[in-house]
Amino acid sequence: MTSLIIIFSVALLFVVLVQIAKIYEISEELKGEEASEIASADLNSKGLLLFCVVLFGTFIWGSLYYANYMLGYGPLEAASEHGGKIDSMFNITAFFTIIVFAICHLALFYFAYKFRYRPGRKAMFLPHDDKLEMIWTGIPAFVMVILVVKGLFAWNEIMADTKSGDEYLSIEATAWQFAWNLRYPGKDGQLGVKDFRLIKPGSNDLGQDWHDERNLDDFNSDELVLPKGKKVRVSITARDVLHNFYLPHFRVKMDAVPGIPTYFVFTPTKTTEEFRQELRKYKEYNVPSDPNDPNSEPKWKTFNYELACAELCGKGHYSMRRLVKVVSPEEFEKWMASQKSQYISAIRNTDEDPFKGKKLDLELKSEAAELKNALMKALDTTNKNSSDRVLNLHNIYFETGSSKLSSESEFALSVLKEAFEKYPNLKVEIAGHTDNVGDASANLNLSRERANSVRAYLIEHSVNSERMNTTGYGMTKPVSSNDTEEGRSMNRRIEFKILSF
Ligand SMILES: [Cu+2]
Repeated sequence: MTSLIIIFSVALLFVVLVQIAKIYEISEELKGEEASEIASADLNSKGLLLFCVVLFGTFIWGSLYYANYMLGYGPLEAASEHGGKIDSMFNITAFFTIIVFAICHLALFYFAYKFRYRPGRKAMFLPHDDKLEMIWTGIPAFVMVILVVKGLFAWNEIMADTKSGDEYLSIEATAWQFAWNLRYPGKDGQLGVKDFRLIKPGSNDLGQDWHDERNLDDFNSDELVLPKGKKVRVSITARDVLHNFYLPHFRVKMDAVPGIPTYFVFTPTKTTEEFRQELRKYKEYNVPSDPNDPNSEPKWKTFNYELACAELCGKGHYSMRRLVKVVSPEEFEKWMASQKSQYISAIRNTDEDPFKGKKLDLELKSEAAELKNALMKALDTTNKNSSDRVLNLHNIYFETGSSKLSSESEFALSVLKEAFEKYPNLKVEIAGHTDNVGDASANLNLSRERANSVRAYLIEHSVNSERMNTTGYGMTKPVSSNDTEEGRSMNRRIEFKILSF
């Protein structure tokens, strides 16, 4: 209904305009043709002059009024190392084009006024002029060459890929309708391989190949978190249509093309907090962030860098916005350490896990780190809690039914060795325990032998034998129920009791 009324109104307006024009024509005929042409030329040429004033007035006013909202000006200076170069190139280009724009338009409107119709005045016919041709071909060509050559140098510098031996953080951004997957390499610093045939929505959006151990610690993040001052290489790709990885504040923009990985290397130079403090100095950013709530936080405080898809990729295009956080390298390390890998959270010990039931180096290392923490706590003289002095070494493993240490124990044993080196007076008792499967006296023997194995290992690694007593308790001191496999595995253990240090 509304659109029908609009169409009807437009049609009516058109009829009215035609009628007015007709009346005007008839009245002009009455006045005489010559006089009417002069009047019309006057009116038009003065109108064009006015238009010229309004055009330049709004151009200058707009540029000044919005200066602090425009990238590259006021507080919105680039937050990356290369960004300043792009901004200066933009400014140089703008400088030359604005000169040409101003000269052309001032001349255009002025000439329209100066040479407006007058009776008896005739235009001069100028078929060709070599000098003029030289000037208006030569000058633009010269300026273009400067801009293009400067641009090429900047392009080669900005788009240079990382070289071997460079230290950088590798991130992968994969786009699809309508989301980003931001993958970080985890502790090993390397992204694992992927294959589109392995894609499983939800558990494996990228098609990571879990046989590749580099994949096991890769994690995904909803936000793009970056360390200040560290080189970042983002490899960019898409799963369906063309998208674009755009970080406006860092002057980073690159197409995400299905099937052809692209990349961008850049170094963030300002943390989010530092950027906010810059904004704070400008009145434009001291207004309430929510225009409907005068008590809301000021705009500078709620500012966040953002990642946008800069390609109109479909209906939900707008929802591809992601927050970007730049933090100090220390905060970044902390954040990295707190992330859980996709493999651990969705794949580990499921049917898709090629390492199902096996211990991973990654897990052994983190268990060893836990053991180290517990050990340090026990050896802390301010810690009066004597129960902390007995450590459960559940991460020392033996071959089934035997006292032979399995290679997986290496990580935990080296933690013990380190403790003996660090605390020269450390004396301990090593005790073996088993579950209740099998014969009690056999279990007692096994527990003793296992404790002795640990001692033998440490002696072999230059720990004095007098610093360690061993004993075995067999199945007499369970810490958990022997009715479940999980409980039994907790009962099979070595304990490390600190006697003195
Ligand atoms: Cu997109």
